[in-house]
Amino acid sequence: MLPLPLSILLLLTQSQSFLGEEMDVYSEKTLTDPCTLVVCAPPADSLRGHDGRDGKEGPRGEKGDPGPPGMPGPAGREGPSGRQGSMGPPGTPGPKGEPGPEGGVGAPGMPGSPGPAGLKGERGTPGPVGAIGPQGPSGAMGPPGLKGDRGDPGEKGARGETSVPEVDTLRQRMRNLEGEVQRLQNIVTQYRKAVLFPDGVAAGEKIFKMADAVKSYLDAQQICREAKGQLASPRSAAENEAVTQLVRAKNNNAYLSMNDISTEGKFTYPTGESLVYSNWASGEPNNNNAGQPENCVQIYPEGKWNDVPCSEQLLVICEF
Ligand code: GN1
Ligand code: CA
Ligand code: CA
Repeated sequence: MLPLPLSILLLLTQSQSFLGEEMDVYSEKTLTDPCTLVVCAPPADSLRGHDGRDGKEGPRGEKGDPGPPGMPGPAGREGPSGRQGSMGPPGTPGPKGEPGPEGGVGAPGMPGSPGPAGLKGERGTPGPVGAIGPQGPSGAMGPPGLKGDRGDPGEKGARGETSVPEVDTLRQRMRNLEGEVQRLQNIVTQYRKAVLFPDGVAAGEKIFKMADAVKSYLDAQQICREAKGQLASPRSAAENEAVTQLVRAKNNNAYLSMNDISTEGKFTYPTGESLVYSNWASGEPNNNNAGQPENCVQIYPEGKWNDVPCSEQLLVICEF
């Protein structure tokens, strides 16, 4: 709004016609309501009055509707650190790691425990007789031995035997040895069965085995020697029968160990010992083969003996 002096000046100078027209209109209207916003139309032929003062400020309007939400403001400054939270749940296991480096050589192990006691050795030969020395002092009494077996009842009225510690100790040692003997017998039985299979026969403590070869006497001797045995040397009917079993099974003749190479007509074992047993076929030994000497011995499948040239190719049976 213009200040009052300017408003007056404006009204007076700018538009005489405009104001005149307006005033005319207003004057017509002011017959019933002569005052309006700007000026009261003066009655015709009257002097223009002063403009009125501005009215008082109107009453405060009603509170407007809330405006639309404003744009988010800029981010505030970082607040202080919060308290440490509680521990979370365990995480999932990680991937398997790479194999570690190869370890170095470990420290040497502890020495092993001693092995079981060995078998008792053979009794040594008696030493030379020494001079009788002076009698030594009596030794301290040993600990009491195990309680002995109950003794046999004594005769009526006789006094029973008392237990002697040394005897009890010997009894216990004997029981131990009996057990050991039994164990060794079982082992021998086991080995015997294995050795005799196949082509083996036992006679007493002697074992005959067929070498499954056909050789001259010297070659046959060599085979048995290399096996730590010797050619079959039956020294009894039982041993001869054992050898016969093997020969019969092959249905061929076999060498025996004896010969009369050293002295014609005098058969001996290879050691030179004279025969302790023989089973010559009828008419043998005759040292008769087309002019060749017959200085070796063969055994037929029926068990009889015959002297033959040592060049004959015969079965080889060794004895152990
Ligand atoms: C004869 O029969 P035969 O072949 O088994 C001979 C033996 C000789 C042998 C020589 C009864 O035995 O004395 O050593 O030939 N038997 C008889 O090969 O004369
Ligand atoms: Ca001869
Ligand atoms: Ca002969």
